[in-house]
Amino acid sequence: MLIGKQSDIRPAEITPESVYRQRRRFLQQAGFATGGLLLASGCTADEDELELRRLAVSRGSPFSTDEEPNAFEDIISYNNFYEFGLGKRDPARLSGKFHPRPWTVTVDGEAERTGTFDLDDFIRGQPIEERVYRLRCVEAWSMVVPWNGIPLAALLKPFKPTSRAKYVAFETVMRPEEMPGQRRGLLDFPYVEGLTIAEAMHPLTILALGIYGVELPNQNGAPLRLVVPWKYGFKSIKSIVRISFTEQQPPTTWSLAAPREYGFYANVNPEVDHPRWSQARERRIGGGLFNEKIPTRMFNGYAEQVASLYAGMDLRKNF
Ligand SMILES: Nc1nc2c(c(=O)[nH]1)N[C@H]1C(S)=C(S)[C@@H](COP(=O)(O)O)O[C@H]1N2
Ligand SMILES: [Mo]
Repeated sequence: MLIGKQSDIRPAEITPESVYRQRRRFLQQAGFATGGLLLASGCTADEDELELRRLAVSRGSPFSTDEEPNAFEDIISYNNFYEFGLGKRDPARLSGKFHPRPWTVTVDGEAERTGTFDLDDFIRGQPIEERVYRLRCVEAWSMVVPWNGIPLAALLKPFKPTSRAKYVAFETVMRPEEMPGQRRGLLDFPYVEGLTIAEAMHPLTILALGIYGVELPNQNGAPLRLVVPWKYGFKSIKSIVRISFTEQQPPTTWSLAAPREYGFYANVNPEVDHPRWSQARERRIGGGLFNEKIPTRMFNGYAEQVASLYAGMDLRKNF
């Protein structure tokens, strides 16, 4: 499973062309550790522009897939983020007024240390890694995303969860003034999600701060979102403001909205169909002329790493 030294693996980078084509401007940030690409920072400003600072991504990861990542444009223009609307293009179109800074994260519940922290303090001292992961939406489309983030376990362990901490609950920010989908009540907001403590502490689970070496665009869940690559995309909750250690299984937005269709576990499983469609295959976004569906893999291709978490569990019942 592990191949190569971490230091041998260099993070992916966006091409200057893709930035230029979108007329978007990226701000240089001193201290970008991997060197390499320098983007022009003097482009003409226009209302279409998106200012994204570079992140100091210090290393790649043996957990990354070597599949071709989706283009930056795909990843930031085909989104699910109901706080901004139902359409795939709504999050990119309607998130311009969202302000991901300043940002605080509250950690509470069953832990020795709790409190509210500025995001910079919350992540201080933790190296940002690149993780190129498959993302499989329950709607049967998928992408490959070069995330930049920090293993969730590394961020949570200093809080010393107690023996009663069986689950970790997550909550998205509530800002109806900045999020038109919240004003329209498209779901029961704030969006909430949860993992078992073992899932939260699994080395594949990360909190992402960026993609392709720049900080997350609003539509992708700025400034901080969960990424759990073996689960359907809706588990990867965006724009997180609260992380709680709980004894009871926490409520999750989609299982509350449609309990027959979406469960707590939501592990990618080609053998357990959604009540309204097959989960056996998926459409890879940006996948060429005929864009035929490709087979979906058990646990989204991460079975070797995560299947043991569910040993003896009925995956049909615990969908
Ligand atoms: N707060 C919040 N998080 C969310 C969602 C959402 O609507 N609100 N959508 C989820 C779904 S269904 C998917 S597939 C992924 C999509 O992530 P992406 O837009 O970065 O590809 O985000 C997930 N996280
Ligand atoms: Mo999704």
